[in-house]
Amino acid sequence: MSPVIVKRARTAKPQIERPRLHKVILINDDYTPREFVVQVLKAEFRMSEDQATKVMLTAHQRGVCVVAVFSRDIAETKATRASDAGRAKGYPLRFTTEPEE
Ligand code: NFA
Repeated sequence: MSPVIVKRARTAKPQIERPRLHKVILINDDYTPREFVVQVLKAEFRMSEDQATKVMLTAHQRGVCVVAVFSRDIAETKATRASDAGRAKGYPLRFTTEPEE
């Protein structure tokens, strides 16, 4: 039986780009209680009390704080869920997303 010869393609490898990660950003406001922000961060982003308190305080002092990075889909879902948790209580708490450079 004659051997099958498999030729390697000589074309250049297509350069596959990794999908960009997206940041979830916590935005400060004047109305949402600090303790509630901490609760949401713990529940939605699985943070410890300590981590959540640091993120909350950074947003409180600087206006915004990056909470975490995820694939775009997960980032958007978490930002929406966390913002909805605030709205359900009548708070203006807001999380947004933004692609990493
Ligand atoms: N600035 C809010 C307050 O003083 C707390 C807060 C922190 C709200 C971070 C939203 C984001 N009660």
